[in-house]
Amino acid sequence: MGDERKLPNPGLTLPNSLTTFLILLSVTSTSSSPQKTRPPLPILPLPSSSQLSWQLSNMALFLHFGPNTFTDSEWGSGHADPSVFNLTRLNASQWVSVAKEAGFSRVIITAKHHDGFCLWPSEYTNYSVKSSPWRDGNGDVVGELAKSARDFGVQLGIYLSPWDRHEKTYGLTKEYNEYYLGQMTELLTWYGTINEVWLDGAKGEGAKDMEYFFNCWFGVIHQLQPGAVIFSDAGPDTRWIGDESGVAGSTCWSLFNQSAAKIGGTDPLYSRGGDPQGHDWVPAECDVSIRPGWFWHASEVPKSALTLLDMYYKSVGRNCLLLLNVPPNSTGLISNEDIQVLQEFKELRNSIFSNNLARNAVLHSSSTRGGVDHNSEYESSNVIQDSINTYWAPEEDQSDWVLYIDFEEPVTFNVLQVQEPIHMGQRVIQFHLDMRNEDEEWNKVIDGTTVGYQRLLQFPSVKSKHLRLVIDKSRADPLISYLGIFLDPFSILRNVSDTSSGSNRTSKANKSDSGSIHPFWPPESFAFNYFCISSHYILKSTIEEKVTRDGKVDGQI
Ligand code: FUL
Repeated sequence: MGDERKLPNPGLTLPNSLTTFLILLSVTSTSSSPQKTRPPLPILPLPSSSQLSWQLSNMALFLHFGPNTFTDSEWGSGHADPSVFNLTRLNASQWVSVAKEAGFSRVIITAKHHDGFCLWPSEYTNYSVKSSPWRDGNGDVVGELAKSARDFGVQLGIYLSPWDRHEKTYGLTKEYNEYYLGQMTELLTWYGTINEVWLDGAKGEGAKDMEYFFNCWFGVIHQLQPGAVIFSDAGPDTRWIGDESGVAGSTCWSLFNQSAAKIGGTDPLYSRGGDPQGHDWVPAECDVSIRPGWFWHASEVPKSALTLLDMYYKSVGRNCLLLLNVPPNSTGLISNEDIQVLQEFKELRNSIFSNNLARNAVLHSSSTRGGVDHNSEYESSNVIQDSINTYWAPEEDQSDWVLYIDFEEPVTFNVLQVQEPIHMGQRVIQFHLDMRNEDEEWNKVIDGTTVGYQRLLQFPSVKSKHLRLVIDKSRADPLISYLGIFLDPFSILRNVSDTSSGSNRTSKANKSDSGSIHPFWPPESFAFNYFCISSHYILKSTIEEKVTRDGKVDGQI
């Protein structure tokens, strides 16, 4: 009898040569399709899918509109006659197209502000558009906005103020909670998909005392619109950042303890920074107005595009969403000067962030999950792909976490962008960027704390061929989904608080009397950029403090 091996199937025997052939075949096929490297485990807490889509939208446009627009007030008394709400040209499509054009993918309307006037024909009160001369009392601002938002593919949010200075049941806890929930139910069932519900604990002095049944409201909102995020001082889905100037803490966690925050009485410092020990995922939203007031006033002018850019760095660039208020005027349209600033703001962002210098670099890392760098699922070059789903992951149990960025020619830059794949949890606690000088020594360019969805760090311009991003501290193995290296020729650095311990160059910067730093004013390339970078740039009208609004350059330049 020849040499026969038993195969697992009892009763079937094969000649020795065939067995050898099959073994060889199985070895070959194993090596040609290696097993996929297992993904790292996420670290809790994690965002819900609506929180993720909220965060990915980066910016939303707030629309404060109502009787206050016509009475030149901010906090209406609740007694303005509905006849003041009289306008001829309301055009919600203009609001939405302005938002979309300027790069905002969500609009949020004050369906009811503190004055209690409803921009939709609520069946629970007559203090609404129903009693106004606008469209003979048949108009519905929320309805028109919802339709335009759907037509333009823009998401919709509503602000329903709990504090109501008109409604007679306000102050009677049970009755008013019923009233509020009745109105909320109308808004969440009449207008299709609502992506965000915005409410706050604002109350003027002397407002009647009463209890809001927040948990009951939140339950109903999630029931009626499961995809909506709820904003308040304390979440549950997104939290107030703690100021109304569009500025987040330079350390900003999406981790938070909801139980430690109270709507209408939060500690702004806790909100600014979040909580590295927090059990809840409650990322922050930075609400700020393009004008001094929240409502439109004939006497006010919008902030400059450069100011908005600075806010962008300090909100979106600090792991938050920027909620920029652009109030429609008393004709029912967004004013031209606001539109111009929004356009300039968009062009500034495009001009800076469309050219990631790191795309021309060769990337490698201190280690890669799965053991190899290139061709691994978690390779370092993932960080220049525009997707949160691809990321660099280091091998487990490493003492160093470093991404190297090597250029063929030296590059000049002054902005670093870092992103984490937040669906895997927020991890990075501390990091820094180094550059290598001609003597092969590494010098720190900038350091920062927390990354989250997106971190932007500004610093005085530097030039180098070799960079490294070092993660100094992390809650778990750090994962990096994006790395950007940019040159911003427009911003004037007023303070570089992010360089708390870093840049050598910072110490060489000029300190102004106020202590703010203008490290590279004017930047070498400024004159060129200012006048020539783009024929459709109208920066002249918006460079704050340097140029007056009528286009005259004031003494400083
Ligand atoms: C605050 C309100 O009191 C302001 O009027 C404005 O609506 C702002 C966004 O929220 O709480």
